[in-house]
Amino acid sequence: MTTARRVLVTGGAGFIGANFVRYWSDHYPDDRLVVLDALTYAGNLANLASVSDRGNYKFVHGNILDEAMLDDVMRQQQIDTIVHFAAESHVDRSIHEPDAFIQTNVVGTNKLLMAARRLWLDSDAAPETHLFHHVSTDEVYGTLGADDPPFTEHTTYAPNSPYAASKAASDHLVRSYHHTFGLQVTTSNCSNNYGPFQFPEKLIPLMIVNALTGKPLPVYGDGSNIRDWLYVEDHCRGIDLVMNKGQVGGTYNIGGNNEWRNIDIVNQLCVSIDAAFSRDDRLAGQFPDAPAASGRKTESLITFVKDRLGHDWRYAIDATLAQSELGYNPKEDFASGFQLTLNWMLQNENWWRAVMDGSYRDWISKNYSAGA
Ligand code: NAD
Ligand code: TDX
Repeated sequence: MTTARRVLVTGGAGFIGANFVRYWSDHYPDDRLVVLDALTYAGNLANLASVSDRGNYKFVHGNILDEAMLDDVMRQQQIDTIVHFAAESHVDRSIHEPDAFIQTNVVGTNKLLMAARRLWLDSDAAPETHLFHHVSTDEVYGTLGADDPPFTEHTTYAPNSPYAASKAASDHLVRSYHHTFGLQVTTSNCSNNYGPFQFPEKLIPLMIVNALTGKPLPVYGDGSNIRDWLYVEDHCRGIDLVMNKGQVGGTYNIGGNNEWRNIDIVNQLCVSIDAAFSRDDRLAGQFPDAPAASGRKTESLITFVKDRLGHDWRYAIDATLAQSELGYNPKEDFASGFQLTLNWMLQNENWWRAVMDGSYRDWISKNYSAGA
């Protein structure tokens, strides 16, 4: 793709979406960027502050379930590219309240596909070229045993949580719009991300916030579950490669080749926080409730708690296809990516304090009507 695109990013105020918007803005400054986000609990306009005064950028507060709004935005903004991040994304929430996952991840994805089809395939206003990129997860493949090979693009889908099942359904819908209607689509299935702006309900930011505020570090079960961790910017580069070089209709696994047991991640995080406090005396004043502020070890906060229902034991991605066909390779290893993330959390206390006390919602409720 060489000419400037008009890109709709759904879910762009969330963790990966916001990192992607910043990445895309840096790499493709001529492209028009339209972020569409319902600003659920996971959406935060502060995540987009660095791009908000960019020319050629627009934020739309809207829900992908709203067909009329989707048609208006697609037409008025002459969208030719969609990057679809919008989703309910937290497995624990899907266990307690699955319905929102079906609504947004399944019904919402279908609404977006229908809007794309209406403009791109069935109207006089169709752009010359178009692309719908769908952002999905490795969780659609289910769980692995210790000796199983990592997931490839040919691994049978076997989703185990309502979240994973809803993402699997959305993957199938995207595939079907290509096969049945000829919509130009690509899909990426990525492993666990971490990095700046991740909502502190997910393992790594939750553990960092709790360690800095002296709260327990809740490890589910015995902590032996394994995830394949990827720094968020590497995911964004992977999506870029899939969109620009991937086969239309194709799916690509993106991963970090970086498997860790949860308990090892938490232990590593404790050691890194202790080291940061010993390097920098000011941290003890900034975070007086952290054990490290009074010379105690952060690991003293580790608490084993009741396991997640249906907890998948191991995820691991085989990214050979993306490597060989697209030249994809992660740039950050876990040590460098984790240090970047910890430094960001130490330097952005205001961001996570506002998220934890809910005050990040005040601006939204003052400026936007409820329920959009
Ligand atoms: P997130 O929960 O941080 O952000 C989701 C965003 O979508 C929020 O801004 C939210 O307001 C918005 N949203 C939710 N429902 C919406 C709706 N109905 N209409 C419009 N906007 C809506 O999620 P994330 O971690 O950034 O994940 C983004 C995407 O990447 C998801 O599709 C997820 O399945 C996928 N993914 C995430 C990971 C990960 O480790 N976080 C890994 C692989 C794939
Ligand atoms: O407090 C915790 N304690 C704990 O032991 C939390 C929040 C998690 N865990 C465990 C559960 C998992 O084994 O840590 C692991 C990671 O948990 P999450 O951060 O909730 O991620 P996970 O369930 O693996 O799903 C994530 O990766 C794939 C994202 O949330 C999904 O959106 C993505 O698709």
